[in-house]
Amino acid sequence: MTTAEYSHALHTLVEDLTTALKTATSLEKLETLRTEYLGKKGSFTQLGKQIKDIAGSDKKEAGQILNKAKQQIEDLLAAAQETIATKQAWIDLTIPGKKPEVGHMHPVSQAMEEITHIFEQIGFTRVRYPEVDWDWYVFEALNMPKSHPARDEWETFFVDAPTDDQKGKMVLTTHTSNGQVREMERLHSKPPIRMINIARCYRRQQDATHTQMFHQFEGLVVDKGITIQHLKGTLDYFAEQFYGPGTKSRIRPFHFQFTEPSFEVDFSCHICHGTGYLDDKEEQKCRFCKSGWHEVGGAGMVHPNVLKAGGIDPDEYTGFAFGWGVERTYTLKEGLNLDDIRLLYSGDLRFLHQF
Ligand code: FA5
Repeated sequence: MTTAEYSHALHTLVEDLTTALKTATSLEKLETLRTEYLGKKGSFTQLGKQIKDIAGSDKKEAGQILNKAKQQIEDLLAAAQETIATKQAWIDLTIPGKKPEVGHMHPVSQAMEEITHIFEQIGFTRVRYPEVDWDWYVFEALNMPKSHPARDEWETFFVDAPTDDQKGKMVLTTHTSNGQVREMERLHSKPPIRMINIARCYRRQQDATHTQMFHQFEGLVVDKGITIQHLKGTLDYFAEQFYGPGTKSRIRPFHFQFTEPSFEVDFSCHICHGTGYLDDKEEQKCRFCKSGWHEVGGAGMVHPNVLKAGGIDPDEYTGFAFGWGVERTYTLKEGLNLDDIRLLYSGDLRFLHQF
C-alpha cells in the first residue's frame, strides 16, 4: 500500500464518521460509534494495523497521517458528545406532558345506558330488534292495514328488496313499536312481558328537532290486570329518575292506531318547574318550554288487535306501551339547552368534548 492510498482510506473513514454523527442523537448511539471506530476491532484500529504494509521510507509520514486522523476522530466524537449533552440538559422536565386524547361514549349512547338502567331497576328487560324490518311488524301487525292513511304520518324509507308474501315490503323501521309483536313472539305469546326496546329509527325528516336517523325507546308491559295507572306510575318513576326529584309526567288524549286509548306524554320543565313562568308573579314567561311542559312521545293501552297479532288473548290480558325519542328526551335534561338535535350527529369534537 502506498502512503497516498493509506491517506485516502483514513480520509474516507473520517468522512464516514462525520456523516454517521449527524444522526446520532443519543449518548448510547455515540458510544456504539466510538466502539465501531476506535474499539479493538474497530475500523480505525484495523486501518492502523495496516501501517506495517507501507514501505519503510514512507512509514514515518504514514504514521503522522494516522495520528492526525485519530485526533480528528476523537475531536469529532467529543464535539458530538458535548452537543448531545447540552441538548439533553435543556429538556425541561417540569413542562406538562401532552396527554393522549381519551374518547368517551357518545352522549346519546350515554343516555341509552342510563335509560336502560332506570327500566331494569323495575324489572324491564332490554331487547333489540331489527332496524330493517318487514312492513308487517312496523305497520300491519300494529293495526295499520295496507293503504291506511295513518301510515302517512311515518315518513317511511322503503328498502329495495324482495317482498315477502306474508310480511310484505322491507322498510327502515320508523319507530321501535316494531318490537311489540316481535317481543310477544319471542315469549311465545305468554305474558308477563316487560320489555324496553331501544333502537335506531329512520324517517324522511330533517330540521332542528328531527333527524333522518334517530333513536327511540319503547316500553311494553302485558299482563293480567294492567291499567292506565300502571302506565302513569311508570311515567312518573322515569321522570323522577331521569330528570331529577320533583319532575312530573302528564298524559294528554291523542290517537295512535296501535293503542286505545292513546296519549301524548309530557314531562314538567325543569327551568320553571311546570309553571310556565320564571317568577312568582307570573310576569316572565319561561322560554325553554311551552307553558311548563315538554312533549317527549306517545303512549297508550295496547290495542286488542295488536295483542291478537302477537297471539295473546285480549280478553285475558291487557298492556300498556310507550315510545319516546332518545335525543328529544335527553336534550331536555337540565343544563343541556340544546336547540338543534342535528348537532348530536355533526361529529364536531368541540361539541362532543362537553359530555
Ligand atoms: C311513535 O313513533 C309511536 N310509535 C310512539 C308510541 C309507542 C305510541 C307506543 C304509543 C305506544 P311519534 O311519531 O310521535 O310516535 O314519535 C315519538 C317520538 O319520537 C317523538 O315525540 C320524538 O321525540 C321522536 N321522534 C320522532 N321522529 C323523530 C325524528 N325525525 N327525529 C328525532 N326524533 C324523532
